[in-house]
Amino acid sequence: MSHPLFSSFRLGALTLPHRVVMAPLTRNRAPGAVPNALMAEYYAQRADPLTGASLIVSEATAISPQGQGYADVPGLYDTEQLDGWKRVTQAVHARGGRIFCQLWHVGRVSHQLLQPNHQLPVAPSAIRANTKTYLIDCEGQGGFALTSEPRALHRHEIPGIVHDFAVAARNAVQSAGFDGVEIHGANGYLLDQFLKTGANVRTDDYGGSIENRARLMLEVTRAVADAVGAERTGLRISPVTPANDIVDTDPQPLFRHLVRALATLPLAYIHVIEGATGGPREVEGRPFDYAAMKASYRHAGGRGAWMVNNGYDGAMAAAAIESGRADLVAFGKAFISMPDLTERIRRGGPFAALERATLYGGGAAGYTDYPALGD
Ligand code: 8OZ
Repeated sequence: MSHPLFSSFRLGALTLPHRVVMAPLTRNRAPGAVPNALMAEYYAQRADPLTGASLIVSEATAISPQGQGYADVPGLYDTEQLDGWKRVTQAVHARGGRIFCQLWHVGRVSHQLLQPNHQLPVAPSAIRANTKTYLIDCEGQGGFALTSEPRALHRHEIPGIVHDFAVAARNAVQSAGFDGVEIHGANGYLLDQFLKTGANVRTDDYGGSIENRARLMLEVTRAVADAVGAERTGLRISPVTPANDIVDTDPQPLFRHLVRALATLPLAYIHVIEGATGGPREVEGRPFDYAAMKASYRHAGGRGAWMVNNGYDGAMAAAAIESGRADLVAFGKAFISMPDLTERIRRGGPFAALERATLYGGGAAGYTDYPALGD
């Protein structure tokens, strides 16, 4: 296939047959935080690279009980969870697919009811996010609830967070069989909270200057790369998303510093959410030059793949690959309603609509019952 979107790509030790990646998607179908057979079926449906994703990035997965912020999202910190994920990765590999695990600590985007011993969620600073999390009551009814007021992490607790990311990465690859990991540095969760002025008013060496605010994300990335290999490590960032009430007063120099520092590591990829996560590609009052950020990374010697995301269709994705603006394009919602998205892009359609009511929580309906062409 000569079409640029369908050309192969070398990603670390993997050879991807094309450029269509499945983005991480929270679906809240892991009761008890344990991945199950239904999840294995869902990922397997999207795993054959001939029709589906060349690489799947798993839904965000908590690295520790403290990193949990939503009901029925999976974890990666006990053996039952690792065994559950092993069944998922085996199902994906049986279809010839590849899957990275997205490593997640929600920070302040949590609720006391989801925290160990109902403690306060942790954050860089004690500033509540004006956002909602998702809880499920004792009758199994899901609903959104305001996040709890967080407490600021003590300086001495920070090495433990870095350690938790590294342990989770090692467990993901060595025990659960993932092909690699993606660090969740986006969407207003813990690492993004440390980066940005709206959530971080610390006065120690993790707050204040750009260097200090980027410190935790860089330490986590180095620790994870040490644990599983930089070629198995990706990082997801979202420079201007307003998701989960996050904001930075001056993101362009912040992200220039970040990507220059990342360039010293031979990472698998940098995954960039352009604009508002799951929403408009331009955010009012928050201009951002993505090409300049990418150029800073390349000029500093960064060789990782450049993965882009947010609102792409087949034509936009092909243009991004053809122009060299991106190496890989991640599709989120389109992969929910179309397990064979790649085949449909190749054929020019038909495209299936998404059912919003079944996005979060529930069972097979709106999860594993979207048909592929010819089903
Ligand atoms: C939607 C609902 C809950 C969590 C993200 C992990 O935005 C999420 C998420 C998305 O990165």
